[in-house]
Amino acid sequence: MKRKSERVGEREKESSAFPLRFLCAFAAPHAISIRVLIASLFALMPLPAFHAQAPSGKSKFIQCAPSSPVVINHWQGEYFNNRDLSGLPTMVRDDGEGALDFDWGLKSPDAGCGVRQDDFSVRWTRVAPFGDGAYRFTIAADDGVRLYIDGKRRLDQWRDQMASHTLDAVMTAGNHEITLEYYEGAGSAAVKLRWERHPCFANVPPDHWRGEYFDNPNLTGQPKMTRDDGENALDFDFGLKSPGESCQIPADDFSARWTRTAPMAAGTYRFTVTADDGARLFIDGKKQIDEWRNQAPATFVADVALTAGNHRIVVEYYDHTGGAVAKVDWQLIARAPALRQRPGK
Ligand SMILES: [Ca+2]
Ligand SMILES: [Ca+2]
Repeated sequence: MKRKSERVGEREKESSAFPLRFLCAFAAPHAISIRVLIASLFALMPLPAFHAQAPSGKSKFIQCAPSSPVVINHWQGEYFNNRDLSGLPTMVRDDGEGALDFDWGLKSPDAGCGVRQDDFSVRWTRVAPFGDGAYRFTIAADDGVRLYIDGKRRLDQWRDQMASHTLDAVMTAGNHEITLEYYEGAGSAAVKLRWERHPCFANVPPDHWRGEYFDNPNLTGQPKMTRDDGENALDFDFGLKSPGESCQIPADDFSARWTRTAPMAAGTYRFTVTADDGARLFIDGKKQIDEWRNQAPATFVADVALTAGNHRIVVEYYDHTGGAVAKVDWQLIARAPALRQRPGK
């Protein structure tokens, strides 16, 4: 009995160090050692008495906890015997660093640690690395869930349900704190959380074609899809299909804007654009081709003199109905004359 109450006391104190984990989250190399230090200090302090669980479901002690603080890039799962994450958790455990994926059915997450099979709640917290750009978070829940990114509530579905939700979020490169709160009311219990690069919004390097696709023929509003269309000539024949059905781009009456920079030698270039239906070409902000109308595939050219260096190329395009074709290429047709050296210089 003494041994158990010792362990319990240690963990209760350890839990009061958890907020520091968040403060230290972005000083990752130091955070773990600080948490270990705090946990060790608390372990030396006098131990509280052994309490039973209150009828309200608010625990007076942590029945099960890991032997050392959960590392910040793992899910720290705090399990409460009530629906609102109140009081001390009954169980704290390391739920790993992968996607959260629990399906407890009618059972408790851990009956041995005294977690209920109904009327319990869980808070998972971890720090995770992200790249620059859009991500899609996918959550399945039975019952309620809330998702926080860096302490800010981004999704709130705190109700009895069996449902799945998605949240699209633009992330900056670096570490971010992700917190999922969850409760189980009655019946079956399940919760899942994963995220991945947003399937409709790619990060595109500036020397590749950044293809922005719109669900209307006028390039209006925000694009529904942004993708990396490579660094070669554009050569699209979409036929009767959508360029991105899963990103809500229609097969007809859609538009696209391709943007890139390209390094050029000095000279005159012939730009060739083939379109069904309309297209415009801009070089360094200046309109060189403007054939914005419904038409069968037609080819247009523009000869443009360019200085040596990077140039910005933008192609705008729309398809009305029927087939859809967009092709863009260029070739050097005349080198700029080399500068002659003056005699005596
Ligand atoms: Ca349920
Ligand atoms: Ca067409």
